[in-house]
Amino acid sequence: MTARFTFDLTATDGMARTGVIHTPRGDIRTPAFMPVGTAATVKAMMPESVAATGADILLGNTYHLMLRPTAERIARLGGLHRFMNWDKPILTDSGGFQVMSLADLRKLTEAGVTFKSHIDGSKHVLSPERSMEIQKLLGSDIVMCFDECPALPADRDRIAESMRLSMRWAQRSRDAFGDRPGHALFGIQQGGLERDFREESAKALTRIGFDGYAVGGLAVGEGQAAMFGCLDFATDMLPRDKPRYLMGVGKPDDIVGAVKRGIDMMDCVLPSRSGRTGQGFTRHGVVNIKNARHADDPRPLDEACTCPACRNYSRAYLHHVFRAQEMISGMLLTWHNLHYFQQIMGEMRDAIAQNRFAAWESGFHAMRAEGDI
Ligand code: PRF
Ligand code: ZN
Repeated sequence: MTARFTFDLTATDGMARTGVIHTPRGDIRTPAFMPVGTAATVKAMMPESVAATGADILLGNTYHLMLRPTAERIARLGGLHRFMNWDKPILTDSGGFQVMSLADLRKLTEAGVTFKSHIDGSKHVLSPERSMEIQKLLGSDIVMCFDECPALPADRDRIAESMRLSMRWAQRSRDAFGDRPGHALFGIQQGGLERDFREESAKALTRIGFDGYAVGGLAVGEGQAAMFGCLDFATDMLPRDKPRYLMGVGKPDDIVGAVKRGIDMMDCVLPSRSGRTGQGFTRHGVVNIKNARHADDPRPLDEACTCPACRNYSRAYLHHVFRAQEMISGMLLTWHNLHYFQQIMGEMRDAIAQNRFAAWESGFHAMRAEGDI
């Protein structure tokens, strides 16, 4: 076990990279997909099952956990890893983004944000200092800076003002985080789709100095083409010797496009959330299991998949339990989806290591059908 947090870049192929993040709680193979465990659980999954899909790290949320069951309670119970029975690394988001999308009656000032809980209407405050304190109480391995992010489209003045506030908050996050060997603090680049603001943000963050750098403020309504256009310049502005994390992305083709543009880590609720609404991601595209076409189909969701849902159950069974609203429906589809996302990550890591990422990417796109399959 190493006591330090380090990143080894082992191979590159074009802009795509593969490597390993070493942490005291274990290695994270990159490019890495992080399942979302918002409320101290990846919904519908036992932690050992999440690990069995190939996940090296989970994402947790400051916003949800501070409201319920509170960071102080989790700390008293031995920290988030022990609380949720996950001993591998955990990255926690800092809360600002979730306040802006989920909380009621938000008020944003230089100091931070005050808001009302979406659960019970109680009043709370988050600031860079309080977010660092909460993430420390949780025992997070990778702590995210406290930031703010406007929904797109937004005008340039609003984007600049918000980005500069996030950069002042990044400095305050750095100061409050202090020196915690074995734990990492990541900065978050903002600046919308504007090249000059992304550059200004990247410079501000690298001047402060972080263990990793996230690209924030994307996948907020701009569409895939615009997001890729921004990643084409934004990723390369961040230090090459540190992990780069694209926050809240995405669909399989978003993930592949992000890796192609130099991203090392991603997280998204998509595989778990859509598993609970009856959608299965496969190499051929999305299967809507509620569709009546599957009612008599003895084949698995994906013939080539080795997950328990595909090895042991038919589309007909998955269709039935979805229609009957049985809990195993969400469990099996979530397991399959997380397995599929991790499968893609593993294939990309191998392709990059063997310098055949472009060929792998062509194969990935060629296999995908339009619409329901
Ligand atoms: N900042 C933080 N969390 C985030 C984002 C961000 O910009 C996004 C944007 N896609 C998702 N999650 N702190
Ligand atoms: Zn499967």
